Amino acid sequence: MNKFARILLAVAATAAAVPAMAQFQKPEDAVKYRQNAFFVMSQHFGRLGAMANGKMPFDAKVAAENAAIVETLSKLPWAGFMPGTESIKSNAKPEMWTEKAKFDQGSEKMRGEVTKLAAAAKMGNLDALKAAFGDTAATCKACHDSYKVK
Ligand code: ASC
Repeated sequence: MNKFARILLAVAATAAAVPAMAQFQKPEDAVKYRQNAFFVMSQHFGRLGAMANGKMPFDAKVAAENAAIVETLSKLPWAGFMPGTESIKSNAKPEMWTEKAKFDQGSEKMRGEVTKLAAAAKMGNLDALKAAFGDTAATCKACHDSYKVK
């Protein structure tokens, strides 16, 4: 199989897997899922923040492990923002739904920064981690400011 065919197969397999993963028993489960995914992500992101801010000693191995977990988790919450969950009580502002395309762009930006954060954490360099942590946190904050009830 040539390289193009292999890439095409991989893309098709991913496209088939994602809708299957995005199934929830009920809309309430989708809301719980996205909230819990964000919560676990924030715990691991917070450990990186503690290192970046000197509240915890820098340990390259621990940083890399936490960043890898954040990278995986950063893919998860979005499926939970599915149609049918708009009216369920949550911290999502109505604008999150009326500006869904912008919201999606923000999530994409965050995932891009998280990928860089995971790469920086692997370098074992505290300054690189600090910079990538700051860039990532800014993408979290941008969406929270616009779309999350305080
Ligand atoms: C965190 C966390 C967030 C973001 C945000 C960045 O550690 O839990 O939600 O950073 O506070 O501004």
